[in-house]
Amino acid sequence: MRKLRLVCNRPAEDNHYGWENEALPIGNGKQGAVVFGGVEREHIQFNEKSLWTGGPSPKRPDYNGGNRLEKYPFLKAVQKSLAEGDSAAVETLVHELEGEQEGYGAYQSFGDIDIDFGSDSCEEYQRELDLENALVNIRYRSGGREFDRCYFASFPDKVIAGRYRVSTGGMDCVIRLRSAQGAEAECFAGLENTLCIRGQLADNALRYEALLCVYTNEGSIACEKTNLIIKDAQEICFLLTCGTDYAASYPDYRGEDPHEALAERLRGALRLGWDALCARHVEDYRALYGRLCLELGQAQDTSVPESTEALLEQYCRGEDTAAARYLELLLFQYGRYLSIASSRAEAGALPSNLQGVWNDSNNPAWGSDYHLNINLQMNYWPTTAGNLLECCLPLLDYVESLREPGRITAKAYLGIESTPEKPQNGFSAHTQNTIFGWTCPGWSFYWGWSPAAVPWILQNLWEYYDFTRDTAILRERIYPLMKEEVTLYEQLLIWDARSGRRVSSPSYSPEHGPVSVGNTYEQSLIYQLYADTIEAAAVLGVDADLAVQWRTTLAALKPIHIGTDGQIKEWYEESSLGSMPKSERRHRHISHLLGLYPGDMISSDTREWLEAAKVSLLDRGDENTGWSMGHKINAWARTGDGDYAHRLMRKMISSCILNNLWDSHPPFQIDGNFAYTAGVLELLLQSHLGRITLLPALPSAWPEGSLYGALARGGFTLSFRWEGGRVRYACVLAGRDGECRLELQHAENYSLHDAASGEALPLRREGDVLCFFLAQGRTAELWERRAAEKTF
Ligand code: FUC
Repeated sequence: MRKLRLVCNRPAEDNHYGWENEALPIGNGKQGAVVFGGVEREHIQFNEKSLWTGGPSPKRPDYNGGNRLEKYPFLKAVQKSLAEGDSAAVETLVHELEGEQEGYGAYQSFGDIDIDFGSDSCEEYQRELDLENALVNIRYRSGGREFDRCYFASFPDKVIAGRYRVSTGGMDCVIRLRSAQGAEAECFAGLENTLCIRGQLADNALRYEALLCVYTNEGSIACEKTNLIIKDAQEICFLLTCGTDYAASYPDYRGEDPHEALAERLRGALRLGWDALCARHVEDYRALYGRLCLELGQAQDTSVPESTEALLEQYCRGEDTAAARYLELLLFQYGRYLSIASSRAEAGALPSNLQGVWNDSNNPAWGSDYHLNINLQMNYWPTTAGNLLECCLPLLDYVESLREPGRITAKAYLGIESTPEKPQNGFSAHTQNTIFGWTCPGWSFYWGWSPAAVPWILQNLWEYYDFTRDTAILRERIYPLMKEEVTLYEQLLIWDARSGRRVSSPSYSPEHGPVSVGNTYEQSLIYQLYADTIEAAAVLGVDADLAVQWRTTLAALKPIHIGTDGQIKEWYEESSLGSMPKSERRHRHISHLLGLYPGDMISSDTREWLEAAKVSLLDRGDENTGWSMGHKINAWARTGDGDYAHRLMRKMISSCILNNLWDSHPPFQIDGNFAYTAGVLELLLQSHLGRITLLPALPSAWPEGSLYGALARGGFTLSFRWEGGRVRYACVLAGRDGECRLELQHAENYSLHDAASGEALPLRREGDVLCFFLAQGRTAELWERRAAEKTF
């Protein structure tokens, strides 16, 4: 199998354009860096996830997550005006339901490493990101000598490491460490050949520190003021570590000064040395990445160009060649790589933000924050089926951390108060969040109001359970969050006599159209929350009495309505497509279709709704921002139309994917990468309808291939191979005892065996669904009768 790697034949331009389009990212969850690869001057820009302005600060003694208190009466007033149809009053009153702006802050750049080698002569330059080992390698020749560089970000040892080698003779260079926050670098007394930057952010006094240690074999190193000067070394290694005194603890969000821990970490990494560090890194990474392998037939062809830029150029010309398959595959696994690099489970972990962990600006777009009206949810779509469940855990930590500040927001804007008697009476958060418990609505109602953001992010957590079937984590961590949110909605939903529904009011569909009552976005997400929570209670055998009441509410939500053009209505008041004021037919959000994806309300089991969803999708059109196209790939996959989804993939790759394969909104926004990866999986394997469907929407451009190690709901791991669009062989590993319901075309043509004993397994067939029991740890093999050959 051809190695999956991003390849560039020149260094990235040493500016913001190069950072965004050409530099290659590495990361270990908390820390991230991009490598420019300049020959004369190497540049590495780096980040740490908790380096944020905003939040509590000596400057803001009254910081409270942006909430304006006592706004609840205005919610009631808006509800009354909506009921009376007084839109002028609604327009005025909704501004009372906005939050503050001061104290929001932004994710920051940490700093840069510059390495001056003094010579730019070079031939046969190649810079690659090896996805299989999470290494950036650079090679070139100069003056008859061979040079190589290697970089990685280690999760086990929490350092970013780089190594420079030359085949013969020595190298001279000067290494500088620059703070993006104004601190001066200095030689660090506690460790040899180490530069340090440390300081406090002017905005919020957050302490930060980075340590950069260098060692060589042969030659000399001197630390002079802010530089490390290296002479005549054949091999140079650096280790960088950085951190802050941030802690995810409400309300101060401060912990220990990072200094001791960073120095200790660096000493530990130095003791290990390059070879051990690198081996530990590769082992750790491969244990996650290597679980899932996708092959798409022709992608193995040797005619595929090496350079990623050339691949993209061919792709944009519309050539449907082996190179196209290779690029589609590369981008798929890149999404998994980026998940591992930007979201690792550990104490104090934060989830991946709008740019994952990478950011070269102190004023990035949208603060590079946590957006909850689609973006953060999207970041975690590929982690379930993509067999990276551990990478979901920072999201769980984060949602838990929204609870306490979110109760202030619930009280301030919704009038729902948690008290010592009712300590978990409901938390609320809206479109945008920070690491400092910023849960208030945005500072404009028209993008900032989105209480259904919480039900939506809880869907991700329910999915985590549904894929793992880990009832312990459901009981202890996920269900309490879901129950608290249902408790909130039990108090928040009001009866709308006009439509005969329980509704959320006001509701606003991201980020267009009118303020109304019970729009499809809100109602669908609340519906899904109730449906999932009722199921969770049943799984855990708890709250049966409450579930009776929840079922009554569920039945009264009635989220989906079909309009006169046969579309799913986005607003209850909508008649034909485009009939609503302030609505945009080509809007990037497809919020009324969340029941199709990522939800499961609209499916082939509800045909009429599914047909209506296609009308709505067609009306919205294809071309849009990166993440919007990524969302639509998944939505079309859910309709079963693999060719439509594949055409969208083509459009997305051709218009939104940069040379380093980052997705562009524009600017760079990582959610599109994750949506793309989720979309590829959704074309090949679905499991949201109580059965596992193999090849539910296979594009005709992918007639043959194999998927090894993908996950399905129910705790099953699936591997299968297809040819001529038909499954030839499949195997299912059960993570838990349970019934497996496996759907594939012409199910009658397949036989099923226990993989270990070879014995036929008892099987019931319901149309194209094969039903069989599988004990934990057992594997069932499925053969197409005509092709009894095994290739895994
Ligand atoms: C949502 C989108 C925008 C952008 C922002 C970060 O609000 O509507 O397009 O992606 O998030």
